[in-house]
Amino acid sequence: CAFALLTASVLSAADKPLKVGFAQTGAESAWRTANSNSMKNEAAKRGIDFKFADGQGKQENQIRAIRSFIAQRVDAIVLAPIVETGWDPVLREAKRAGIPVVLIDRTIQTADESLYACFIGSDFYEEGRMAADWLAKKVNGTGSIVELQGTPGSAPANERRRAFGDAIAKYPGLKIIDSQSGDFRRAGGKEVMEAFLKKHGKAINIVYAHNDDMALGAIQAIEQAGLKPGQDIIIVSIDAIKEAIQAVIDGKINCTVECNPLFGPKVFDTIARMRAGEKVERKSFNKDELFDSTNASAVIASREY
Ligand code: GZL
Repeated sequence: CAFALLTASVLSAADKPLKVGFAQTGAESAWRTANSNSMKNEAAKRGIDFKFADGQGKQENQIRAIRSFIAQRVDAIVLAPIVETGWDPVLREAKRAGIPVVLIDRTIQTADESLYACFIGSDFYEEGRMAADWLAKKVNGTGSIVELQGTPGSAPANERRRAFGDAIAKYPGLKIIDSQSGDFRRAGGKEVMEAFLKKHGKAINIVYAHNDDMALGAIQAIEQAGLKPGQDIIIVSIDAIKEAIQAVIDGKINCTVECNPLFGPKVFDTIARMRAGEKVERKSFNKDELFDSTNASAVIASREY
């Protein structure tokens, strides 16, 4: 009878669906929605018991979700950390529970690299550098820039700001005259751009937006001020959501650097490899390309987000 019980328990363990908890930042942008959908759709396709927690833009909600996943004894935890710091205590709890954590999208700062298994996402520094290099050529290294920053303390905001600043340092004629966070939100981009236009008026030649949602919000403010986005004010942005690529075609955004959110398949492949005992890459970067008037029309139909 003991043998039958043992067999039953082994069989049930083998055919129980994989249980994965995902602590998402929130729903602040079209990029985020596409990222969440990629994870949800892929989990459904693979028959994974997927527990999705929307952090609603607050780190404490993500931490609470991770604690709940630990209590539910999930097989793996996926985290898109809204900010870079403050994760060690809860990641130590996951480690003590023997549950691997996969970081996606954004990185964290920690002294203990053993607190997460791997990172899958984009190279934000490279994205900021690509945007700056494209801009410098477009404006011959001269112009006054206003910067719409992403969520304060987040890896993309920190890295895109640092990279852009490093790249334009080569051009003494390119200056950031103002910089403020719009929190990656469309409304935030509009409000901050309205304030910049009031403060600086026609002194503004260029907008550098850390994501397309803020760039699209800024376009509303620029048009309401009677100016032509993409002509009176050059706009460079990051994400390459479909709406932004259409804005490139319409001549309202001059360039958007891709930050691909559709990495659900890669995340679940990585978890499967880890569970099969394979050694996975510590950091795996998605491929990102740049879209401007030379290639936007050719790609718009095939864009998935
Ligand atoms: C980038 C991601 C950023 C996007 C924004 O990987 O973290 O957060 O650029 C999103 O659109 O809100």
